Amino acid sequence: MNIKELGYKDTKFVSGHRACAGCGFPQIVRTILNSTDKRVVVANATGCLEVVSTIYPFSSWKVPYMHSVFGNASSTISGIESAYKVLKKKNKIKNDIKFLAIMGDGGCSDIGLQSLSGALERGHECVYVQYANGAYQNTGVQRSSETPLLSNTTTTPVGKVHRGKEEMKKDIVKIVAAHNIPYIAQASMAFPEDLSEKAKKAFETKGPSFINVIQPCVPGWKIDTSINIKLSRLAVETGAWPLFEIENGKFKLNYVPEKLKPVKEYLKLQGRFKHLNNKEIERIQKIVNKEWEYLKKGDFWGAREY
Ligand SMILES: Cc1ncc(C[n+]2csc(CCOP(=O)(O)OP(=O)(O)O)c2C)c(N)n1
Ligand code: SF4
Ligand SMILES: [Mg+2]
Repeated sequence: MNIKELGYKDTKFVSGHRACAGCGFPQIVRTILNSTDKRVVVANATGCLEVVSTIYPFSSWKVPYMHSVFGNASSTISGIESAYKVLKKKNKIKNDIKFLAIMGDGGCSDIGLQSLSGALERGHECVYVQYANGAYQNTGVQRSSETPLLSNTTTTPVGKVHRGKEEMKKDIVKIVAAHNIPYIAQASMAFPEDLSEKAKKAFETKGPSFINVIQPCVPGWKIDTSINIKLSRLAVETGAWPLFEIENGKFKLNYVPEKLKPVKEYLKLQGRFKHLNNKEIERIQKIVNKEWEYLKKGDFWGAREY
């Protein structure tokens, strides 16, 4: 679907929610939901998206929606999908229905990981989406396993001794890929047609699919409200967030510029990295370069620089 079609389509996630000005996820949710003409049922883990979009008695969701607890959006959606399969078999449901679990990085890669892993292994025909804003934003920017190296968060504060989060980001996509599911993608809202194409493929996949979408967060990343898309683009152009797909085990990079931009261009716009010195920026650059070297060769499983 091209950007004009996406823009004009009736949206299934409407305005009136209380996301911060400049938050990245409203467009992500709209794009994903608009990428299929089929009916969609959504399970959403506790987190910012759920909190801002379902303030009783209002809702931004124009599709059947279930708020799961923090850790079990994947079990919730897989249970709904199982019930649907039974009802379909008994001819009690005629429509073709799609199933989406959408979770923050805490609800997906941390507390939701076993629920996701179990659902992936059981092979339910559901789409699982992580909107990756790199911390527990809803509760006040606590670090998650998906928080990037050296980020300043409220639980990894920068001071005389510590320089932000000292651990590497968990590689959730590799963990998901180890479940050998038929479709996996990494995407960014700065490339809406690419995200939409990936969502469409995911909804049509016979079996589980997973999409990891980068999502800038205004207070968490300490950024200006106007630069969500700019950052979503710079993340890709610097190689910090490569766009790729893994279809039936086959890896493909979707965006390969002649030359990556320096990662500093991406970091310097974010207050969470403002304490970094040249040596630390160089360390992050080396990690990005090494990973990119492998990905460019098509070697998804290749080693990384630690
Ligand atoms: C079992 C449990 N522990 C803690 C919480 C409090 N809590 C609610 S949302 C949240 C963080 C969510 O982080 P993430 O999944 O990354 O979503 P985000 O808020 O960043 O969108 C936490 C810790 C909870 N609701 N349930
Ligand atoms: S705190 Fe971050 S993730 Fe939550 S609504 Fe605001 S910008 Fe979005
Ligand atoms: Mg988060």
